Amino acid sequence: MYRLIYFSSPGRAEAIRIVLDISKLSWENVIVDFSGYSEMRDSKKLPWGLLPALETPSGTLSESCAILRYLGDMTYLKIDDEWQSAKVDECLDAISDMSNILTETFRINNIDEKIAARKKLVDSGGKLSNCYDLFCEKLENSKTGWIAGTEKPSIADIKLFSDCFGLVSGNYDGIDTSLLKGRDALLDFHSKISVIPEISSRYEEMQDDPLRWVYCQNAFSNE
Ligand SMILES: N[C@@H](CCC(=O)N[C@@H](CS)C(=O)NCC(=O)O)C(=O)O
Repeated sequence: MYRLIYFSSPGRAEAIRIVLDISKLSWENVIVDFSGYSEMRDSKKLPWGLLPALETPSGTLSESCAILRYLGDMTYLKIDDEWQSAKVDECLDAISDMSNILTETFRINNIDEKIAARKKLVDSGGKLSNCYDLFCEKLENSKTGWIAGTEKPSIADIKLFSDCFGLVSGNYDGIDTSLLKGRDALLDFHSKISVIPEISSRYEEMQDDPLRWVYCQNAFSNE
């Protein structure tokens, strides 16, 4: 039995949840609040003191990208070619860097300042806007439509799906779906990946979920 421990939000765990579904492993989605997390951290149960963490028969694994690689290798998402696999890692790290840009705004307490800082990131020329442009460019240049140019989807595609669309759910003040406007390559990518059976069935009842509606098929059909 595998146990994924994280907060209730998609955050750094949602891509892992999708890969766990794809893996067909038997797993438990363990949701903790901040006090549950603090208890685990203080009792040294977390390898690096942070979540997500995956309890496995071999021990506890931390770091979201390491967990994705470990689980992805047990599924059809595994890429055997070494070069292609390195390009998948490259994409994973680049997508993580994109998500970390937003993390920098979490420490701003004043809501107006927080929104202003985020607006700057998503406005044309802003750091997040540039990342989204780059993702579109990569998708447009990919012969297969998968972000790392692999023949089949990889864990990098699952992370792109979870992080890029997770950002525009409305959960983050100052950021909304306008970040996708005109970025047709990303919208096409959404249509392509959201029909993967394990993804469509995971989200099929979540159209009204404030955080996860972005992962439903046709979520952006009006964009
Ligand atoms: N590089 C780590 C970052 C993990 C991380 O920052 N986790 C956050 C939640 S998204 C956390 O545990 N925060 C608790 C805290 O800092 O008190 C990963 O990708 O797993």
